[in-house]
Amino acid sequence: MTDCIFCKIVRGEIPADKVYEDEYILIFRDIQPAAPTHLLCIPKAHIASAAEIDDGNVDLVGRVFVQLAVVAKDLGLGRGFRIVTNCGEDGGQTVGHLHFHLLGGRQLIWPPG
Ligand code: DGP
Repeated sequence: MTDCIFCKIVRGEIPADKVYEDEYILIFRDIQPAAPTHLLCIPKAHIASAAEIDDGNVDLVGRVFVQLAVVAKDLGLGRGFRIVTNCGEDGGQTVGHLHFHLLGGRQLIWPPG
């Protein structure tokens, strides 16, 4: 999508601190980290939010979780981590391209605000 920030990162039009990339997904560091490790994992294809996950793109979402587990291990998050996706206005979503936050490196509080 032309004016989507994360699509621009996928196309290389905006720089990002990339941690992992393949044909389907991209993992990069969040510009406003909320934990010592704070990554974002996105499908390269534009999907607006978790509300648009369906049978046609569920494989992409599976790839997200597989690769986040690999990256979490590689980054030494053996004590644990959190994967979260904010969906829509009430969910606190600010970028309209499906993304999964991976947070770790400190004790995380639950429930979040
Ligand atoms: P959310 O509020 O769940 O939609 O999370 C969006 C996240 O995206 C937020 O933590 C900040 C991050 N973010 C926004 N713009 C950029 C950017 O241009 N680069 C990077 N690396 N992260 C961004």
